[in-house]
Amino acid sequence: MSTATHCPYCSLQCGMKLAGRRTPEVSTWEEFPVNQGALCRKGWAAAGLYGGRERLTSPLVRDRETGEWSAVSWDDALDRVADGIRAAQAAGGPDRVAVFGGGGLTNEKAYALGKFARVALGTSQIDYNGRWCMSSAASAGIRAFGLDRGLPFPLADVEETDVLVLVGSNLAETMPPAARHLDRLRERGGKVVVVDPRRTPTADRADLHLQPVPGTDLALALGLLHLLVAAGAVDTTYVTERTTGWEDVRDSVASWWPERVERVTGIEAHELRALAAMLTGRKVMVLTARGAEQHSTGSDTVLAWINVALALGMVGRRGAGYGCLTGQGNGQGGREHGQKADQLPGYRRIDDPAARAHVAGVWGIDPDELPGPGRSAYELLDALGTPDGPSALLVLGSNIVVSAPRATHVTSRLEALDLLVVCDLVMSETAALADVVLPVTQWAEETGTMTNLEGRVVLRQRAITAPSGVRSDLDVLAGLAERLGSTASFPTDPEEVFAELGRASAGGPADYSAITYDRIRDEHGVFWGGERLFAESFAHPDGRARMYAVEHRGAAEQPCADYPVHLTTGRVLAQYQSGAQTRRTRSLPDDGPFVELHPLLAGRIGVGPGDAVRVATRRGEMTAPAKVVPTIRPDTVFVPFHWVGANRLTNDALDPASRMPEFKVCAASVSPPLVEQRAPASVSKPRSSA
Ligand SMILES: Nc1nc2c(c(=O)[nH]1)N[C@H]1C(S)=C(S)[C@@H](COP(=O)(O)OP(=O)(O)OC[C@H]3O[C@@H](n4cnc5c(=O)[nH]c(N)nc54)[C@H](O)[C@@H]3O)O[C@H]1N2
Ligand SMILES: Nc1nc2c(c(=O)[nH]1)N[C@H]1C(S)=C(S)[C@@H](COP(=O)(O)OP(=O)(O)OC[C@H]3O[C@@H](n4cnc5c(=O)[nH]c(N)nc54)[C@H](O)[C@@H]3O)O[C@H]1N2
Ligand code: SF4
Ligand SMILES: [Mo]
Repeated sequence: MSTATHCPYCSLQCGMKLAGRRTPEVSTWEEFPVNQGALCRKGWAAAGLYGGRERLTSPLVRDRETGEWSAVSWDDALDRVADGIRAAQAAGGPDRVAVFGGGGLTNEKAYALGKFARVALGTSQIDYNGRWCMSSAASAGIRAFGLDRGLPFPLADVEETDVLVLVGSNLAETMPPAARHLDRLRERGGKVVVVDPRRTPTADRADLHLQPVPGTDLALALGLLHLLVAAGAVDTTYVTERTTGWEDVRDSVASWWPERVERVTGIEAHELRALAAMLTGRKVMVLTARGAEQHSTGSDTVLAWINVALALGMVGRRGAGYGCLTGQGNGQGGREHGQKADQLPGYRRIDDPAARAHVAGVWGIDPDELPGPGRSAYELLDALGTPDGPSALLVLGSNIVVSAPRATHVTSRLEALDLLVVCDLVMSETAALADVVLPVTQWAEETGTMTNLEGRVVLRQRAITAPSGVRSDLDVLAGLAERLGSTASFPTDPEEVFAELGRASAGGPADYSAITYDRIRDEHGVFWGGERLFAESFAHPDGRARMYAVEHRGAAEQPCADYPVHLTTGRVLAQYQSGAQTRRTRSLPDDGPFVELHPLLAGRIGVGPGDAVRVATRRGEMTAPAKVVPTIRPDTVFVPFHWVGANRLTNDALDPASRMPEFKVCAASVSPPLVEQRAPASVSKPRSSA
């Protein structure tokens, strides 16, 4: 017998079937519309992490003196955590305890975690790794449309456009089954444009590939709109009837003539003209992803691309408009139900009195007991162990040591805590620093809902039996809440939690109250807010979209004599995020990190393919084998972040609106390893297919 469920990894949440409760086998689920049976290799390999040797099956506590781990009972472990929480709060108040969540958690867990923080802990100090993911697009979407839903239409609508513009997305490697929409679009005569400093497998599918200097997408959008205005391509009726702010935007792009854009972005004037000509008079869809968004200017960059889509009259039109390709499995739902520092369930604002009253009512507490907004993810980590910051931290669903920007500094903050508790399936790099590690169920070992990149709520059904000794995050939160004397209820049955989430979200921007497990099963997922948004109006009170005049600022760190190249970071197909899961999956290749650089740059510093290269920034350094390719800009190097290293280099400059760190660009130097580093030839060569 097999059970229909969904992949443990990315935001496509591909449908799959699982057979064998103890030795799970993945097979296709053709009827699920999003992937129609297609899976990438991570999905096929998903069962590989199930019962492997590295799976944690007992709570562990670490002796700080000796560093040794010992297995303890669940009761002992939870008592110890509750004692630590009480001690921290007795010393400095509720905010001394912080919570860090993840966009891979189910809606039920994300909701329970937000409630646990605000009610059982009474802390304002909660945020999550989604802050590092789509927060710039979320903040731009809320400002422009009054609502943030990654794609406001089904993914398959991509095939109905005339020109698809992908800004900073490498979906052929980050959501491979989605790439078939690009192929089908082109088969029917549509065009694909890819904006990426590297010629990726996605760019290989493009009719036009623009290769900008990292961190300059905003200037590119301004220059494009300048040309569209000049060509008379702006839909003035739409702009007048459906938007506000157009005059300011039009004036702000007046000085962005192509030659100026070329100086900033490195995109030649004729290429920009070719793009503008391609968009004129056609149905256009613009999609952004992390390449454009993970910048200290990320939210303004997204606003600038939204302006392009609005000026052309595309948003709300079928097969056209703007969308953000979300990232983590529950990247969308994870940001709707209260893991975020400023948020209550249903995408409500924690500083809105009406929202507080509604949610407090569902939780059975006085609205005044609810804390206010807390610190954003990086600011929270940066404050750990400081006189004003939290002294205890609970982590669910993130491997911070690998994935946080300026990771050496963040690791030192984690080490400064009095209590670090990590709930995970494996001994991740972050769990390894913890005082208490709680082993939890994963993925199809339990039931829960996920909201995919289209806003489609899907049901990840339990299909396999969890190893003995592990508990669900929901059980952990309930056990802790009880020990902390919380009077609020923390149900552990996911369907019951989902029903409560529905009530808490009712009437909010992301209202799940009409969605049930049965409906999800019957309908192959249910879109919150409807399948397609914005056809008639936007979510602002006046129904109009807002256009904002945004300015190019450039990356926080520019190349200089000491750090002359741009460093950017991202993903490879066979690894997922911090690699905590995929590096432990034997059927996936784990070739280690590499430094991708152009032959001209490699030649200049005297390294050949596979040779060790040292990359250094103002924050740290790493050494990895060179992957010499002609497909990257000669002034830019790329390092994947799935292994410890890349984030020792990255910049913690934050976007002022979204608090997104600048993962996608900083200034770096590249060289052969320093002499003393050459001796231990511990670096392995990347496989040619990496
Ligand atoms: N295989 C795999 N798939 C994944 C994940 C994974 O870890 N592995 N993670 C999932 C998650 S959480 C996310 S958020 C998504 C991310 O999905 P993507 O956004 O597609 O992935 P990235 O590789 O981070 O970045 C995309 C591209 O941005 C380019 N880029 C770098 N700097 C710039 C710039 O300044 N401007 C522009 N225009 N492009 C730039 C990079 O060269 C890269 O090719 O993937 C999801 N899917
Ligand atoms: N340099 C650089 N850094 C980046 C990025 C980049 O492009 N460049 N991208 C950023 C982005 S977009 C993201 S999304 C982050 C992601 O980075 P992380 O936040 O580190 O995400 P994961 O590696 O998915 O970590 C999830 C952890 O939770 C565990 N886990 C899985 N399921 C469960 C569960 O149900 N419960 C619990 N308790 N644990 C579970 C996994 O084993 C794993 O250890 O990285 C960010 N960091
Ligand atoms: S594309 Fe994403 S959801 Fe689909 S199989 Fe691959 S990792 Fe899983
Ligand atoms: Mo992400």
